Amino acid sequence: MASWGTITRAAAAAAVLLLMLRGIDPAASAPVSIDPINCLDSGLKCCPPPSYKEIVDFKPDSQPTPLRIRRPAHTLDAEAAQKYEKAIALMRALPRDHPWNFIQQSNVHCAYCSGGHVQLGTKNVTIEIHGSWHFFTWHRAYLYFYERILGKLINDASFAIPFWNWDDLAGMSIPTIYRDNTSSLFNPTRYPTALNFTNLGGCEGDGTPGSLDKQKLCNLQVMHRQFAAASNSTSIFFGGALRAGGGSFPGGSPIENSPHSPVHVTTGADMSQISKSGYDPLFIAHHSNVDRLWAIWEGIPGKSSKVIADPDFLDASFLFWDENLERVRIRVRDVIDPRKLGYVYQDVPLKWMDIKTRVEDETSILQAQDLARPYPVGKLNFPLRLRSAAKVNVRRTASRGETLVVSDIELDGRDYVWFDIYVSRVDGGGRAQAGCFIHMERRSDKKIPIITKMQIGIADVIKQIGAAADDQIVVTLEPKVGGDKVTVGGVSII
Ligand SMILES: [Cu+2]
Repeated sequence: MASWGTITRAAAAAAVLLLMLRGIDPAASAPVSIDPINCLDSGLKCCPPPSYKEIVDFKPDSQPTPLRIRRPAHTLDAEAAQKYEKAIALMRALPRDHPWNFIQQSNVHCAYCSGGHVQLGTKNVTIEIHGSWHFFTWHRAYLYFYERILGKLINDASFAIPFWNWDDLAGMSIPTIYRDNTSSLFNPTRYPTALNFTNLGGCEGDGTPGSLDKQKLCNLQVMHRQFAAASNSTSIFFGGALRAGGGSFPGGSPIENSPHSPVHVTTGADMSQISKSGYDPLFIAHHSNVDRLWAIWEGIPGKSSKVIADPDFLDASFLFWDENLERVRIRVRDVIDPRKLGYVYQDVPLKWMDIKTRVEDETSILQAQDLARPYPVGKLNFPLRLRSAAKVNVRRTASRGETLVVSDIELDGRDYVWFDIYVSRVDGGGRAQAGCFIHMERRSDKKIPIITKMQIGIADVIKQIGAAADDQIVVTLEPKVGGDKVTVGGVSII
């Protein structure tokens, strides 16, 4: 039998040859792949136990298997809930070093964040599956294997993980099945506020009946806004390109920033830390819903392709333990179609799809911030530390561009940072939120230097504020958490 080293070198040589045949300089451009052995601890202790088991390439099921139907967690019947609870209990009961053990499986996510798995062909460049075009794809692959392992543990080939339907009015709190403190689905670090309400981004309130209705409406508006910000462009939807050996965080999808991150940071202590979030079984249901949003987006009719054709995207690969205890290399091109992976999401009405973006009256906000118009174009001193709200007039290009770019966002990856982005007209009127930037806390024993950017589609908000024909708009960056820990290099519209 060939050793892992022979296989790895042969696979790497084949990948280089393939790139050369395509006319791509392999030194300049290659898809990300994972070193099967090297994983750096970085103080997180989430690297898997070393394994020299031969790696096999992913193959979809050769025999037809029952389609797994992922359903909203708050609608599971007693039988389905019991199955799920039992599967997680069995996962928790496995020996600590078993690849299917609950902590081992949780740590898979942690090891794919900054400071864990090393990229193949490098000594110490680690992979980070957040803040780039691999956010949706890696999590889809992770859930795929996780679901099959659970199904195997309870001997049910049709077992499907539930999704946390936080984008529906009935699903905007921690689902009942996760609340029993004797259940395998419980996690003791959740915040009491999350039992009433799941905040998708900036929808604070005291959770009383009157306020709760407003908060839920706000959530629907957040959903609409973030989907609109992401949906007009494939590259905006997925996020920035991460190629082999590339630095982390080239830019996260608007959907990753919100609703994904606010759900993490407002649910509980474990959920709010990237390295520990997998310790809460809610993580799986949360990311199942994020994955569902990708599937919904793909289903929206449109002229442009919904897949990035770049081979560095499609041929990127990740390693997982599967339900047969094989170590499998799965490529991004294998996870594009959920049906080919044997699962679908139950159809649920999307109330947020047609709701209107909220336009706020800006007069009172301006008075509160003691800011006067007109704002000089580009007069802000970039790079700018976001200690307080910053406003800048931004020119649109001759084609009246509709992509807003916040560039050179610089921070220490260990810090939790959140700022909101608003647009308004130069000559007054209301303002509308275009999006937000949220970076979740990471644990590391050393600084994680990050320079990233944010791209958001603003066609929808431009229309809402009545600025379709304007040559300039006002952009406001409003810090919410950790503004003094982040600098912004510039704001432009392309
Ligand atoms: Cu997440």
